[in-house]
Amino acid sequence: MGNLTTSRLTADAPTTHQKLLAWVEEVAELTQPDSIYWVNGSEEEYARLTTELVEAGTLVPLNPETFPNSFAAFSDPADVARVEEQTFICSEKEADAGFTNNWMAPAEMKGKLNTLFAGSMRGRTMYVIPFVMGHLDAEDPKFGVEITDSAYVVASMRIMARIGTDVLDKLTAMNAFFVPALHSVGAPLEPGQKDVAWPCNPDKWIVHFPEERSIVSYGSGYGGNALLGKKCFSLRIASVMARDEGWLAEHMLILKLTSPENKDYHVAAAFPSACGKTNLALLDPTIKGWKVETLGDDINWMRFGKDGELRAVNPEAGLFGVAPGTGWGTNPNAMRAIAKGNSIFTNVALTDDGGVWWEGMTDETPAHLTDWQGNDWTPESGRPAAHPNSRFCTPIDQIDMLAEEYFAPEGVQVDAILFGGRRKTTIPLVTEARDWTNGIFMGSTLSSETTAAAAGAVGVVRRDPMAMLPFIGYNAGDYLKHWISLSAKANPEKLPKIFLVNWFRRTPEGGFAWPGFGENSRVLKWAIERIEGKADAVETPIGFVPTAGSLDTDGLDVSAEELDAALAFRPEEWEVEAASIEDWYANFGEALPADLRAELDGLKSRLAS
Ligand code: O2Y
Ligand code: MN
Repeated sequence: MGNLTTSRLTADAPTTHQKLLAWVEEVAELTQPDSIYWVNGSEEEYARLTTELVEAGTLVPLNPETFPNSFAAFSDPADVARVEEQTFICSEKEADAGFTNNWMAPAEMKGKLNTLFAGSMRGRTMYVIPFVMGHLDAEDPKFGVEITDSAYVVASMRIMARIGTDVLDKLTAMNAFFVPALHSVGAPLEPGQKDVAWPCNPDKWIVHFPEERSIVSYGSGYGGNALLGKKCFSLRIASVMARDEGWLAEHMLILKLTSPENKDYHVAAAFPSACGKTNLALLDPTIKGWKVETLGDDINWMRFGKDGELRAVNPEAGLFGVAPGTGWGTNPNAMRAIAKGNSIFTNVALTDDGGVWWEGMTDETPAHLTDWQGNDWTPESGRPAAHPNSRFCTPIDQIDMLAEEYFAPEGVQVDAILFGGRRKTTIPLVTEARDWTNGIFMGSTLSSETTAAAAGAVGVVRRDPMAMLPFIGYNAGDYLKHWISLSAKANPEKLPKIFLVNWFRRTPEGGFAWPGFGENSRVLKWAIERIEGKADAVETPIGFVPTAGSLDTDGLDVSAEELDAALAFRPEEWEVEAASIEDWYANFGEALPADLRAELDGLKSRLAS
């Protein structure tokens, strides 16, 4: 290892946690970094790292007047999204990974990774980032340690998770278990070799070992591939922990809704990637007297409280939102949070006055920009200025409408769960499930047209159970069984009601049937009124949909035809849908829970009668 010996490492390390020290030494011996740095999470450290990143050309400082303490990064054009085809769940048995995951035997994968990581940090600093997902003073804090050779990852992790000295001290004092999360961009530097702005490797591997609860990521410096506390830990590994410990790790926003009567409700909502979770989480209601506050926009850890109520916590500390489509018109709350600064933008366009821009940010398009690949750009260029999956990474506590309960380790009681897809047809604006199992059936068949958040084709319908398809860390059939089994832990009076929603249905003319954004508060209101037994619904074979008059449409600029197109249950569409669900369920084989097979049979017989 470069200029550092393992004994010096042990002497200098700010911890006595033996397993951590042994792992750090083992990784350093394998990857051969020039130096090792223990991340303390301080502001000075952040300032130093970002200065170094600016000097290296990785970050561009933004205009401090408009975007204080903020930076833009531009990735390698081949490193712009999660790489699902290179994401693996390496359980001992292939069946435990299931059909939704790529699998390789752990020993074989470790052999491959050992070869890739040998010397992979040469010429670089190896950063050790102690982090905790969720609250440090949670009853059972979930620790992780990411080792990375990317300072951009360190800076981004500082926004997205609780990191640094406090975490390491508690981890050490408790001699606690931690998830080892090893990351390398896979671009060692030979002596004298000049670095590039965005080092990465065409060979990318995002690997999870669920039994060991460990993560290894190689070759990418981008988002969820590299910030290992996010999708890798808080969803894939946490879903396995949750299965074993009786809780749920979900791809959901959490919001607090206050009625005109000043009663608080909490809603958890699962939407596939890039379907507007951040917009819903930060929604400004259009209906009088209702207020929304946010607790989270992407990940939700839920467990039952002592009274059998389901409680939700957002384990993250930041937003890693899709930039395009986030604008002063569509999401002013996100824009205000971003405008406070302290943010890192990736793959957005630059304005001539040192700001950032992306499609949908402002009504007026700037006359000139530098696009995300560094080229001059004008509205006539005929291509997007920002990458469709460009991101803003912003501390969550910069959101003005952040609910104070975000800071409570015990979380909030969930009253309603929404499963939402992006479908042009078939799925009504909102449907209430008949009961918990029927709600899980809805979640298990959730479907959406694909977007740019993941590499691959855009616009293809894919089933996405609970919006967790890329994130379930074990067999998807067992995951659905786990959801079903959890109702046994609940107080039936306190079990959340489940709703299926679709903001994206089209009219026969092809336009959106529902305006979405702030108007979605009307759907939230209907859901709450159903919980309170105050709103009417029609029972259909697929569940309860609003009667014409039960959805608050006061002041809503939507025609009767559009409303009908949004709400209609159309049996002929559901004949096709049921057949498609049958095909989807065939993938699960023996692992499909019998309760869900019974739900599908029930749906088919209701459609037939
Ligand atoms: O992780 C990425 O790099 C892009 S995808 C993403 C980022 C933040 C939140 N959610 C997602 C997602 O794909 O669901
Ligand atoms: Mn997400």
